[in-house]
Amino acid sequence: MSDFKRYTVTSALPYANGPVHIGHLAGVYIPADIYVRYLRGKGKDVVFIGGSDEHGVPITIKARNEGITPQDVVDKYHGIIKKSFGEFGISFDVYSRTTSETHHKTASEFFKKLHAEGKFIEKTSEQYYDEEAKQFLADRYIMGTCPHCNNEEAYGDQCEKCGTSLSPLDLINPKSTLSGSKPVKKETKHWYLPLDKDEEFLKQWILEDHKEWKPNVYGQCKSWLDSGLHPRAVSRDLSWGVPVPVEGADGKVLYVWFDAPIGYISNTIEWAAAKGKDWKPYWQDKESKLVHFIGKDNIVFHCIIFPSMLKAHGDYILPDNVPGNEFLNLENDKISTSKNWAVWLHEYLVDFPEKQDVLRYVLAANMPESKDNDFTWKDFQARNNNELVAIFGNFVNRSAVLTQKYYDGKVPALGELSNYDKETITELESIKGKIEKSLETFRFREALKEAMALARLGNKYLADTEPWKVVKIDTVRVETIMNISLQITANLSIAFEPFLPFTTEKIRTILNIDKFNWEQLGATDLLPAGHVVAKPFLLFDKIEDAEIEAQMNKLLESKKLNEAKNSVATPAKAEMTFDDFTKLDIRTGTILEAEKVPKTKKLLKLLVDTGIDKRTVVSGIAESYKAEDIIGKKVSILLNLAPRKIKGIESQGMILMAENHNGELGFISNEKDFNSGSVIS
Ligand code: B3M
Ligand code: ZN
Repeated sequence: MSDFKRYTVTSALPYANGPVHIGHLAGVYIPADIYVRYLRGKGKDVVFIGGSDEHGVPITIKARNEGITPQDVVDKYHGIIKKSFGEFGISFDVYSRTTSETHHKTASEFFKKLHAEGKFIEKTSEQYYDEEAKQFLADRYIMGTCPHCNNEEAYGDQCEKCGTSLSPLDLINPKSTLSGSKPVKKETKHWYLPLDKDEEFLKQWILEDHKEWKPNVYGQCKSWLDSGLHPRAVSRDLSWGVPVPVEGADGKVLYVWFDAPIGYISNTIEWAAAKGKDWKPYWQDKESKLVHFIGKDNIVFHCIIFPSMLKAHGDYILPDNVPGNEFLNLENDKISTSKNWAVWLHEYLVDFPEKQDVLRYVLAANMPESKDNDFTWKDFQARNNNELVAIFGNFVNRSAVLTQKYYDGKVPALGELSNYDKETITELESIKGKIEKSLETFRFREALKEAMALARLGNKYLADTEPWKVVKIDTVRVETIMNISLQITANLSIAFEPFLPFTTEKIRTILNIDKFNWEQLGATDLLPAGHVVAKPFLLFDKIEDAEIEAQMNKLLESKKLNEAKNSVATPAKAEMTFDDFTKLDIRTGTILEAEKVPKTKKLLKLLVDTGIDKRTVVSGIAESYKAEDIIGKKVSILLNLAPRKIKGIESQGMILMAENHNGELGFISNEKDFNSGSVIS
């Protein structure tokens, strides 16, 4: 390990607008915690920074929906999140929040310095303004009709129906969600960070100088850099956030992604003040190693934007590594807060009290390091029962129980070593190097496997040497076997300290020892002969099928509830006259050709025989039908709809579809299979 004088380790600041779930833990906080516990074990000077991200539009929306203030929202969730992290042993040196005074001051000063040194571009642009609410509208506060799929409830940043990302100015019939009124375009000034000017620097720094970054992180950076960087606004017209600290910026705050990463610095300042330390070396000394643990959706902010901010400021070091993880799924489905498809940390501990380490183990073993990964309750049960209970727990328990039984709890002396003993000890000695190598390259699953190899080694050693049989014929030999077993047990308390801190604490209680440091891992003299160990108790218990079924049922309930929510009948539309209806020219048609519209998820371009002509229709059905499967299909088509351009293609008419509550689409076809052009009325 290239040696650094000190380590500054950060983990993404979760938005304080909801509790945390297993996805957060597996993606960010467990890897970060494993890493810092390892560094501390090695006696390194390390600070582990956490905190809540308490600004941003989603928090203001949640507050509006619940009729409370944004401060109420963040107060509530900051408390819940902080408690969960504490309960799972995430060993932050500080867990603060971006609404703190220190943070507001730090972020303001950061902005002011860049502003004073002319590091920003000031630009005026037109944005939507709500004249009733008297404020500019964040993208999410504007809804309207999607120009691509006609969804009337598209947001200003994205249409959730067809998945296209939008700008508010794209929406047809935009409406403010604050007042319901039609917003007007109004000029507004913002400050931009000219990322484009750092393009060459970033290319060199990441693509050339940091080829060792994880492939998923490196790859995302490369694709951003290859497609070219543009100036990025660092302020917003909003009242919730850190006010832009310059003249003439009333009603403007720093963009949440400008202030949040500065939160790492603010929280370090708070920590240092409380400890009577100087915070600066942790952020400004070249001999400090800065590491950001994050999820994949945060890569660009930590690898491109924040480094560009730090460089513009000039006093700071840049991250040495940004080990970003992919996402964890749950039972083969994306974890979703709004669908309650998640395992919430605070609920887990109610159902599995004191089993923090079981979850830590399973999440570390399934960590989505290089690709998305899946958590299943069956795997959770299997890993607990077959690995933690049957191997790790079984070995420690046997060693401790036999020591009580044969020696009244006193560690026996080591005698002459057999070849098998020597092989076992060589194996024991090799584990430290293997775990270190994996941890230092952020391969946590592999590191955990190596640690588990030590438990397997011990378990196999006892099973092979069978002291319970040998005791009848050669008691001296048994002393050696038990000594070695106890030394391996003591080594487990070191090897697992980064991964399962609650368990290693229990091992120390059983062995009646204090904490060892990491460098002692591999030693065979951790427990001197004659040392008295305590009465054993089980490290892990079996998890029964019924407990797993209960969890599956809980998830099933969420699924049902969601389906019920989605299946609520669409409200009836207003009455119309018969004349209105007869205006519609609907006919049977036949699909002649179909192809996917490039760069869209949902759109197919169809050529339809309408009986009177052949025309092109763009239809949002690609998630329900494959192009090649629908050639020759009889459909119903509305002919006299004014042509519209969709993704640059003129669509002449509309195919009628039925849609179920899952958003699945089906053609409306004529039972008697009439020729194209038959009139539908
Ligand atoms: N709050 C996004 C997230 O929770 C954001 C991270 C900030 S890290 C400075 O995914
Ligand atoms: Zn759309």
